[in-house]
Amino acid sequence: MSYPGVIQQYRSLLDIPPHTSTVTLLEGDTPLIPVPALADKLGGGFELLVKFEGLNPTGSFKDRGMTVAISEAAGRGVKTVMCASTGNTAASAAAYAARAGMRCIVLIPEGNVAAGKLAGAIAYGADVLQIQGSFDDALNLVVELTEKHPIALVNSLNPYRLEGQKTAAFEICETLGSAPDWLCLPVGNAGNITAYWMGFKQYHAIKSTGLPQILGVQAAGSAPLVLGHPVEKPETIATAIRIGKPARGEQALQAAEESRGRIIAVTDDEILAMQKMLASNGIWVEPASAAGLAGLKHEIDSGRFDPHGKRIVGVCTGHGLKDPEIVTRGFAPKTLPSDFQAIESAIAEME
Ligand code: AN7
Repeated sequence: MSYPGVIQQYRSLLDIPPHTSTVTLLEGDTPLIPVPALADKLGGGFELLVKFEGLNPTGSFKDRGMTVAISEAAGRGVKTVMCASTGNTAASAAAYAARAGMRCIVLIPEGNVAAGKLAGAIAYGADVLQIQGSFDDALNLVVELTEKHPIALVNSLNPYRLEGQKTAAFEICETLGSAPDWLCLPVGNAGNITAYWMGFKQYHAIKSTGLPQILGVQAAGSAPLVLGHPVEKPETIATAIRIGKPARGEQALQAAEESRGRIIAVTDDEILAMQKMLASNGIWVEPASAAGLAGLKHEIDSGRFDPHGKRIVGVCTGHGLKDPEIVTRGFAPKTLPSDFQAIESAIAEME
């Protein structure tokens, strides 16, 4: 039988109500790609794999949770859903709502949503509103609006989002036969780290697959969980994780502590450097998605982490196509006449 999407694949392991009426784009089942050359670049002596979540139907991990949130809402006749978003949640909600025949309203922070995400939300037919404020302001507004109106909230405050997102942990355990030693991932609103930890614990309870230590990574300009207090004006080029007050911050800290892992911050330069390193391994991810592995490199380089003999998984949460401007800004291809000789010498010059 062909792969049916995360709900049908894992239904017995998901805490979802009987009224759930499946709306799927066959999300999940993403590849776990070995990157031995990258492991060598980070010092070698360990196994490194990338869970490439950018290969989900709308280009990010959000689809795993969105299929469940929308399916639950569809099953109780919801007509309209709403989310605040730094972009990926918006595109995902828009796609699944469209498939379910629902209206989708998204609230985004003005000027800080990458082109591919905004385009997705528009293409899938969402009503897009941008606010003169941050993601955190947008989320507060969505919580208030969905309490007052018959609109379902589909941010990761919605517990069904986490039910879907935890399936990535199941997949990793199945592919490897056990949990990895370490899992590295970016942290924004902290839904994903919370969901992974739930998933690993649940799978271990059933199949004794062991538990990973978790390295959660924030951007230095948006690192409330590292600083220990909310960040009023979060900043980072990794706009996906430009979040100053994570809704599931407490649970993220708990996941890090319980797993004997930690949450750290990396600079935008470290994020962009890792984005390039991944691309040189054929894996192009958006900046935020490189943060997890940038964090791994940071810890290895600073001597705080000995990877020797370990099996490490880096979660790359969104596709590079989401944010093309990050790589094309400042780049103007050399323009030449359509002439053999001109091209030949230009090629020689570029070598
Ligand atoms: C590529 O879309 O918050 O810690 O509104 O898009 O679960 O929030 C996106 C988050 C990591 C962080 N990588 O995950 C949104 C949004 C990418 C992301 C995160 C996001 P969480």
